[in-house]
Amino acid sequence: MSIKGPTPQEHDGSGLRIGIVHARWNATIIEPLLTGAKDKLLACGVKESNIVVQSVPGSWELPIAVQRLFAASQIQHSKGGSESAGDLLASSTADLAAFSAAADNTKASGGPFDAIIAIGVLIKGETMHFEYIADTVSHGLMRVQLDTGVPVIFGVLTVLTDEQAEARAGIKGHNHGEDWGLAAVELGVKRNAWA
Ligand code: DLZ
Repeated sequence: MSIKGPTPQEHDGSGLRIGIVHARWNATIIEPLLTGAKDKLLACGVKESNIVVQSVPGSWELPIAVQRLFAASQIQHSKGGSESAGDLLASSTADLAAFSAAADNTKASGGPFDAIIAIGVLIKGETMHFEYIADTVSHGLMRVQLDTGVPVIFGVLTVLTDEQAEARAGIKGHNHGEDWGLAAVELGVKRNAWA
């Protein structure tokens, strides 16, 4: 039987700082994906205080949120902040105002993010909305990662039914959030080695 997904590699995430931005649409699917991603980050040695979670209303908002979160982390770093990134930890209900507030908080920095995971769940409805958002958000996230040079892990499910979403969120099948956590650590480590 073939196993879907990459052949595993092991990477030490203990020196990494990882951002996660998730949409709040389809929250029952988002939550296990977020948990799966965080669990793998922690399993790879990423410190809880170096995992920063922010949320936005829907997947459409993911590219701008990822871009601003990364920019805020760079600004903090250049201001010479040295304390735990845990100060930046916002609850998953925080709104975008937290991004600019974070940029002004010189206490809240452990350096720029080494990778950012963007998590969203798009479920096809009766209109063309799904196609427009899925296509645009995919391109937007790719653009952010190439423009900034920070790996952006594509954690956006684009599915036709609720059942397909559940099968990818660990509710009925494999939790893809775990793959995203592993990808963030691998790309964070490799990106720093390639720098
Ligand atoms: C409007 C909308 C719809 C219909 N469906 C989804 C969805 O399945 N998943 C998702 O993440 N967001 C959805 N949204 C919200 C948009 O992404 C966006 O938040 C709004 O259009 C406001 O810009």
